Amino acid sequence: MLGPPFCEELPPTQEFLADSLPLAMSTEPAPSILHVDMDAFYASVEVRDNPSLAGLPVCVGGPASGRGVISAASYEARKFGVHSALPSAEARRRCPELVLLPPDFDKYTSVSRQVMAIFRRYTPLVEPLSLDEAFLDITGTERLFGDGEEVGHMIRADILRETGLVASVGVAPTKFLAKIASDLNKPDGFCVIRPAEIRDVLDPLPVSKIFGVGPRMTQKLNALGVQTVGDLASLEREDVSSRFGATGIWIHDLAHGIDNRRVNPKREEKSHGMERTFAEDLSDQAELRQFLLSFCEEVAFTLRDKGLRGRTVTLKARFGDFRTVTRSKTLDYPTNLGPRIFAIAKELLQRVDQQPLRLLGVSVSRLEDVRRPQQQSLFNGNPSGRDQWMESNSRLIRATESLDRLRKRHGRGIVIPGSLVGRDQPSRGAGQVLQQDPEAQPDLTDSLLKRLEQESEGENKTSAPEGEYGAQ
Ligand code: DCP
Ligand code: MG
Repeated sequence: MLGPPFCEELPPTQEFLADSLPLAMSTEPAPSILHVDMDAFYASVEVRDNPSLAGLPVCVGGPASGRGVISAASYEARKFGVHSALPSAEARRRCPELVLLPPDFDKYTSVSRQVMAIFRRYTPLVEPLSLDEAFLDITGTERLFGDGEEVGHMIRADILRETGLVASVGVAPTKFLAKIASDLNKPDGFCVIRPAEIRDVLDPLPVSKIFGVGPRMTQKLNALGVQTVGDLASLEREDVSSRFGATGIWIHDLAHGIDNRRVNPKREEKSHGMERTFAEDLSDQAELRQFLLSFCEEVAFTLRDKGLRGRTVTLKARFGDFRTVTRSKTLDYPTNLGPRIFAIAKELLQRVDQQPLRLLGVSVSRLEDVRRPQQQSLFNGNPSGRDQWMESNSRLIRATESLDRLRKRHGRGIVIPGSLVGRDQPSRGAGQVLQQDPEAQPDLTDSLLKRLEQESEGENKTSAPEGEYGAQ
């Protein structure tokens, strides 16, 4: 499932820390940061498209018969204690009349584009955080559209009118407070936090609401008697810093409403990946490789779509007993070609114990913009190796471009290997589209993929210069 892959509890990055240290909330900064977050996003899209589901407990997620999990739960479903990340089987137990639907990522991505385009009408400073939420900074556009509160109302109205969906909006002087505000009275929420109200809003909130305070940190803070944001704010900064280091300073500042992060429209993605929990533990290596191939193709396609390429390929594997391992390898050159990523991922899979796997995933990191010039020294001392590599690379690029045209026309699932069609494949609709379209025969895409795969294998063995890949 295309969830947010490889997301761990969030430690503050150096960049955030450096930004946040010296800030004082000088003179009453205007509430000009907006955080907009769609309500029960995937579930709401499904209800919109099938109005007979309105008012019912609707979820989008994996099947309850296997080990699927809930991706999104309508607010009606939440009354039964059903929420994202809950196993679907448990969700069904809690709410027997639950309407459980499979995800349709193409649809959510297209609604997401619509919503982001609405944001950009009001300001160029839009920082998407995921498909359904973004920060906006409207500083400087007040004369055109009004203040943060007015823009928030207009955006909500535009979203409802143009997509039929409801968003919650928070307006505040900082990103942290805007995100808190959008969450305060969801769904269909609207909240403005003005500088004078900051303490009143923050003090009673549980400390886990602070960005960067995950379950472990919450436990540690609770053990010190810190339950609420107010409790944390009342501690001495030095005390928190000596216990928790830089993270302590960060969370203490946030507890005081101090957050100097700017809305960054070019937020750099650190990695992109995809992972999947199987309905049953999988041990067949050929089957695992096929899943891996489809993940690599999907990840590579998204990288190309975003104008990115990356150098480090990481494989993640979780065994039946939940033991999780990762294996990484760094290329000397960045890539966004599926077969190249797959060639590495396959190698990494061989380095994992051959026991049944519960989960498999692949991600690509050390990302860079495709427009960045390639390093010339890559093939030093081996000009014929370079020529062969360039030749095969341009063939691969040409073939990939053809496949991308198919994907863009018929949906990204089109190029999932035929052997996965009709199974628990990562993207819904692959099989159907292939069969409906006379131009897109499963054989064609399958054999094309096979050829690409063989080609990249051949390259790794013969054309690539010595030391092309450096182990990480
Ligand atoms: N999502 C997912 N798996 C998760 C969490 C979220 O696949 N563990 C997907 C489905 C959600 C979407 O991301 O619809 C947006 O996530 P949110 O956290 O914004 O949750 P919702 O929009 O569903 O609900 P709300 O924002 O109203 O709390
Ligand atoms: Mg949401």
